[in-house]
Amino acid sequence: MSFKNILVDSEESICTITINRPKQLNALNSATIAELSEAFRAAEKDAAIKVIVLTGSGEKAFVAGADIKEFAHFTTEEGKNLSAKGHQTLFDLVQNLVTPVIAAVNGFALGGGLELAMSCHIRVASDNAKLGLPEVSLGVIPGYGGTQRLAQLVGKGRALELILTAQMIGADDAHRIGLVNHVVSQQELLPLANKMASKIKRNSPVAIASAIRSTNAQYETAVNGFDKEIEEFGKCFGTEDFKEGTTAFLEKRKAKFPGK
Ligand code: DAK
Repeated sequence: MSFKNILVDSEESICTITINRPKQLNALNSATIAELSEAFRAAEKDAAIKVIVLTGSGEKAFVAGADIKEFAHFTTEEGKNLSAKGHQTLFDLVQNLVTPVIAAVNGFALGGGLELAMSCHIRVASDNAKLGLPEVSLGVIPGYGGTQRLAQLVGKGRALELILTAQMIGADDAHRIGLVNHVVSQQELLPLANKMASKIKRNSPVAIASAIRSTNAQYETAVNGFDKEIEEFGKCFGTEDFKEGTTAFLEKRKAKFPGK
């Protein structure tokens, strides 16, 4: 696979996807969204990949938003259609991947950029990161899941404050309200994401997939998250990973999960 706007590098079961438009602060144009979608799908299909790390190129930005040049002239219909398509192609896709995705937020994460980070399963940030949903300052609202995922992560009151003021917050405030899990220096950011990925990759891929589906279920309408958890929990007992995990514990050895 060759890409123009992203870099993909896999090492020791960890796939790092880097959005690579540093001159535009990694703004998401439709070509980049399409490439990201393809790279995420390919990584999920690859059984050798256990964790994905997503970051931005350069020292300034994770992603400074959707590419304003591209959406400035959209009509109502185009906006609606592209929002629905974007949800499917990238943002819901990432949220529902069964390979865990860690967003390493290394600078500005604004608008569509923060929405992308929020679609990931875990977020860590560098201390220069600035996060926000400035859409209402451009006369639109967050269109890639931001009104839903921000409220889920930080609560409705804080989400509405951020959305309605269009204000950016720094990494420490983002940490305080639970928008990112950890804050470190820029040099320490990818090592931290990789360390977390290494811990995750030791665990059962089947149980991890189940845990993601189960946790996500709370946020799906028409699905009771507790029922989903019961169903997914039961399914674990029929897997080879469960057999291996429990056997290894009883035999006092490290588990070697077959991923089935
Ligand atoms: N789009 C396009 N170009 C961008 C960009 C963006 N979002 N953000 C930055 N750039 C470009 C700048 O235009 C500049 O390009 P040149 O002038 O050098 O050619 C270059 O990146 C460097 O930016 P600055 O010179 O502005 O850098 P500063 O350090 O001075 O400022 C900044 C950094 C992040 C504060 C500033 O660049 C900025 O305010 N950027 C815009 C932030 C923003 O408002 N982002 C958009 C949020 S709204 C949709 C669904 C969702 C969305 C849209 C449509 N549909 C379904 C249709 C989502 C919308 C959003 O994301």
